[in-house]
Amino acid sequence: MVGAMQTTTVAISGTGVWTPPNVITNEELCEAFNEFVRRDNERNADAIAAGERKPLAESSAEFIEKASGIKQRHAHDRTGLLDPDRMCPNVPDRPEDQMSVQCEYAVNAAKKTLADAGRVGEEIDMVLLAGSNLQRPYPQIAMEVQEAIGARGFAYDLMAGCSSATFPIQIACDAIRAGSATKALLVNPEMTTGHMNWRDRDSHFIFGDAATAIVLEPVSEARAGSFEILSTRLLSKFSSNIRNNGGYLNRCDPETQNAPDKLFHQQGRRVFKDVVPLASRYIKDHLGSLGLTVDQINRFWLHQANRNMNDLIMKYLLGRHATPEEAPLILDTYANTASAGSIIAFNDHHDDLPAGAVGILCSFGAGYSIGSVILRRL
Ligand code: CO8
Repeated sequence: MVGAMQTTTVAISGTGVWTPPNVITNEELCEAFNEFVRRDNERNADAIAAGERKPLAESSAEFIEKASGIKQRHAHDRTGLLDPDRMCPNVPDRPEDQMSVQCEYAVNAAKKTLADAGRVGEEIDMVLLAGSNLQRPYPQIAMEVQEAIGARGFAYDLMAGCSSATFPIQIACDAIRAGSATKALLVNPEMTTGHMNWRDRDSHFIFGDAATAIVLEPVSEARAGSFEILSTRLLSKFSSNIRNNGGYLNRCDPETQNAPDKLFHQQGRRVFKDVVPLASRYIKDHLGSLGLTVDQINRFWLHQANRNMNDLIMKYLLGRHATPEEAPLILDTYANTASAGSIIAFNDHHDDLPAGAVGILCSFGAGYSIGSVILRRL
């Protein structure tokens, strides 16, 4: 007789965060930006005087903190980024027999995560590498990571903007439930300083570099204190309000190949207006699908794009301001680290939760893409 089929329940058994050692404060960033502005205006003084060109405006540290909650960011390189004549990180190309930069980011985070989960690379049989930017199309960076940590099985890259945090969680969770993988490593090597337009006053302060990783495995094998995944949910809805047209076809049109649209750009106000009702409704609906209400949730680990946006999402959800314990923010020290943000919030703010506590991890990003994962501490 065939017995009832057992469903494998899956847990997050380890997390880790790695950041490059360099830090850039808002003040340092604005000093370089404002020097660039002065030089540019000087260079174009005649055109500005003739009314043919508008002078560039300076940026300010006060504005940045008030508009975003960001005070500083980690950055791969300070020298190029803070050079008013360059305004771009210096990242020397590496020979093909050396580990690529994004692989190095991922491996740095993966080592911490494997140690946290009490696992070694050989126990992993699925590696998903996800991020808002990938440095090359092939060979896949996930496979380089797989090789570097000695993992078995299979590996691949995927991109879902800032929801590269949660999209791979659902994919890996489904794979473990279905039996096509037993232990998965998910990595988000977000070297975002490479996609920024450091000459754009509206957005030059938004991002920072970081890498995160998590391990997923069956609850039955996960260490004590792991987080059982109660449910996952994903949603996408096409929008060009956050966009980056950098890609392999760029060189085919030399006229536009270095135009600013080949870097991150956004309609910031429209994004703000779209995401607040969308994310709050989405979180409420997902919790409701398990019969949960917001007051039963001990922690909200939200994507970290903008403090005012997160505060408003929480106000829509709770009908009041959330406390820093309920919805931790990490923007002040890390800035927006794209898909790493919600995982950093989770990594840095879960130790105090008792067994049985329930939290929701939610990412929202370019695409638009939204994903959420409801978690219960074991
Ligand atoms: N320094 C000084 N002043 C400035 C600066 C500056 N650097 N930049 C703008 N100003 C001035 C402007 O000139 C303007 O002045 P005035 O009122 O006199 O005209 C004033 O400040 C206000 O300008 P803005 O309207 O451009 O500034 P905002 O208050 O809108 O703030 C933000 C800009 C912070 C970028 C804001 O628009 C924002 O955060 N938007 C949300 C989107 C976001 O966070 N994007 C981040 C990256 S994308 C991401 O991580 C995912 C987000 C969610 C996706 C949604 C999925 C469903």
